[in-house]
Amino acid sequence: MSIPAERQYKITPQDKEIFERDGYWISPKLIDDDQIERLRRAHDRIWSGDWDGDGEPMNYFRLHPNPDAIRKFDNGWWINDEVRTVVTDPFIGELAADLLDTNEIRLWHDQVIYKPGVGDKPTRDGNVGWHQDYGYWQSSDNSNMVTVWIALQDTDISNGAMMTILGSNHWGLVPESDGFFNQNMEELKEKYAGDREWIEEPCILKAGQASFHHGLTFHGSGVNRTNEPRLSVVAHLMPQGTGYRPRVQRHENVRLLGPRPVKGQPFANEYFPVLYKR
Ligand SMILES: O=C(O)CCC(=O)C(=O)O
Repeated sequence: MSIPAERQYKITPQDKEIFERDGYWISPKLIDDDQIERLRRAHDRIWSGDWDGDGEPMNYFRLHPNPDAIRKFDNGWWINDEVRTVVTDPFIGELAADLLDTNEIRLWHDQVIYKPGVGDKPTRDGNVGWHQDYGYWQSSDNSNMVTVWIALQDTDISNGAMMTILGSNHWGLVPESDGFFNQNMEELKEKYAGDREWIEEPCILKAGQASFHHGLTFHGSGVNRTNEPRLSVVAHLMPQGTGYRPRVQRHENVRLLGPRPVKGQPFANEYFPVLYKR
């Protein structure tokens, strides 16, 4: 069987330049319409508690009582086969390896994200506050990580597209940059921008396209003003040799290294599958 053209894409020097300069890169369409449809069904199954396999999710799960709140499920790959296929996809791994300049890519964790459509209801409940992913991942000893955000429908500002702050990957780790759950975007902007130029760029994606953003790139998203939910699957990926950095910050992944992790211990066991190896 021949490989579809969309799965033969290779990172160009220009893509890499854009990723390094701006802190993010928009891919061509990576998954086909059938896979998009299967992943949309996976969303329904996950939110209704219909798991694949005999295991349990990583975290206790119950739907938020507020229907306008964003839904977020970590490590969907543990309990859903479609999510596992996409977040461990070697093709996506190769693109990430080329952008990060590494010989191996592993999954740090995934997220299945559902942003409800609230029309013109006066709410900001669907906002995702400005944050740096590495602001949450400081127990990893390498900030050179990448997030792949895969759109399961056409996504733009009207349905709450993710926005990145241009070039913020060059700001280093900003203190207290873990603003995901603060819905006051203006307050966060004040707090993080300082004297720096704050340019918000929407990641406008067709269904099946993905944005790849660096672990230090500030990003967030606004309310979904349509009447349909915004669905995505997100793979957070790490380069070869990423290891444990102790006593800085708590992260769920640390306990997946076992009861007595040691400094520098690589996140390299079955909880962190390899997507791609050169
Ligand atoms: O889905 C969103 O709007 C934000 C997701 C996010 O913060 C991420 O993928 O790192």
